[in-house]
Amino acid sequence: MRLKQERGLCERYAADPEQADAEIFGRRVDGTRRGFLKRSGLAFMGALLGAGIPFWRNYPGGLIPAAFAESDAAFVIDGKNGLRVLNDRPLNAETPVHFLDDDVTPTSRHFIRNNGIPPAYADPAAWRLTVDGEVERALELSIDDLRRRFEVVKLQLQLECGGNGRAAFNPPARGNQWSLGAIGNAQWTGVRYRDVLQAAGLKPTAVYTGHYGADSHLSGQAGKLPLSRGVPLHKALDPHTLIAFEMNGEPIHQMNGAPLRVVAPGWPGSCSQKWLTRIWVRDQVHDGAKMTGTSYRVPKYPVAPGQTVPEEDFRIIESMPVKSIISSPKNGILLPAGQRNLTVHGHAWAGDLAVSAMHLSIDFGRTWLNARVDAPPNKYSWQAWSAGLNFPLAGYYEVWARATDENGQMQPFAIAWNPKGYLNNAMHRIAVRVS
Ligand SMILES: Nc1nc2c(c(=O)[nH]1)N[C@H]1C(S)=C(S)[C@@H](COP(=O)(O)O)O[C@H]1N2
Ligand SMILES: [Mo]
Repeated sequence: MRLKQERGLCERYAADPEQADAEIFGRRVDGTRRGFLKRSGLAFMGALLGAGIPFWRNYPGGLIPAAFAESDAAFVIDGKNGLRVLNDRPLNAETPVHFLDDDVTPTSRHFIRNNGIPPAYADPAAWRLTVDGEVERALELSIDDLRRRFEVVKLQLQLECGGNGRAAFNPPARGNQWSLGAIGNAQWTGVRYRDVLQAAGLKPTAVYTGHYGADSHLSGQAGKLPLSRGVPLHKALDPHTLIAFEMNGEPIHQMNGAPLRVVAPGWPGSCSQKWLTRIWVRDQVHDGAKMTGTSYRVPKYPVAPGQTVPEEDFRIIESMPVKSIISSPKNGILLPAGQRNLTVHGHAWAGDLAVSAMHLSIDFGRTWLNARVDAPPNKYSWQAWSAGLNFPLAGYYEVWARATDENGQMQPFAIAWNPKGYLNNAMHRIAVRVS
């Protein structure tokens, strides 16, 4: 079910490895050298294809050769470290959950979700953002204009893909099979989206925004966009919604939207347009690519797994639900003989809301203990939590982690199944064996 009709990695590398590498991965952040696949990786791919893959015509498009997993010449994305690559075209990579232990997610550990082909590296000095539509005066702004005209703010902001957790859907849902790692909490520097809208002057007819980026559609068809989503005006006016030009104090990584992007925290990541070129202020709900149909939408009512739902019964996803991860220890840990105590920690977040409590169970949900939950450094940052556990006997345990938001909503045991595989906020569980 992950098979894609697109031209596969092997096929394209067989034809022209350098060209394939450039097509798939674009330019390096510094813009000088092509290719995100490290030299050794390229050589490895060459050797692999040199040895010959008799059945390469059957090779599914989005799949990374399994041999890479066994090799040091692994599939490496420049500037990213240890991410699990789900697809090569478009490039999608998630962070193994035990690499999400930092309070501020390093750029090297921040997931990548592309719907299309990223633009080639562009000179940030030449970048322009257009703001038009239902405004008193259309604006054309350079990144320098943004820095000079508006207050520059730094915020730690959670960004989670609406499809994070889709891999656990049964029946499966089509799309990237994210496990838990399509979430990050980087520090973003930029200006408030609100301030830019106010400089343009909103007309009374303004109700929604439409975002445009410089990436191109997989089909290569001119004028066809991979993604153009937006947010209702109240979200654009939230002081935590940014037009960002730095990620963790540096220019944004090419794969995370350099040199300019929206960060609309707490909402599906797709609201946070990368490679931002235009904000079109609309007098209606934006109807760009992946705003309509069933994209980034869920049924308005609970449905049974596998149920067919008419399109008019879907609603646009806004704030993401409460969720948490156990980032340490790693799933499957074995405590040495004599050790009965274990500190566990992780992060929790809840869309537009704060996390008010975090509970852990080591007896499959019969009893729960309270974990410590830190206040966020700013609204819309995820929150660190930690707890000390004690295991009474040797044997197999699971640690279950459950966050509660400030409205009293908790993470469920099971997935609230929906046709497109969104919003899986089921509790994270890890296995612990005690010797
Ligand atoms: N221009 C553009 N912006 C985009 C996307 C895209 O494909 N093109 N993907 C969106 C989706 S679905 C997500 S989850 C986030 C992911 O941001 P990241 O790649 O920086 O983690 O970017 C969003 N912004
Ligand atoms: Mo996403």
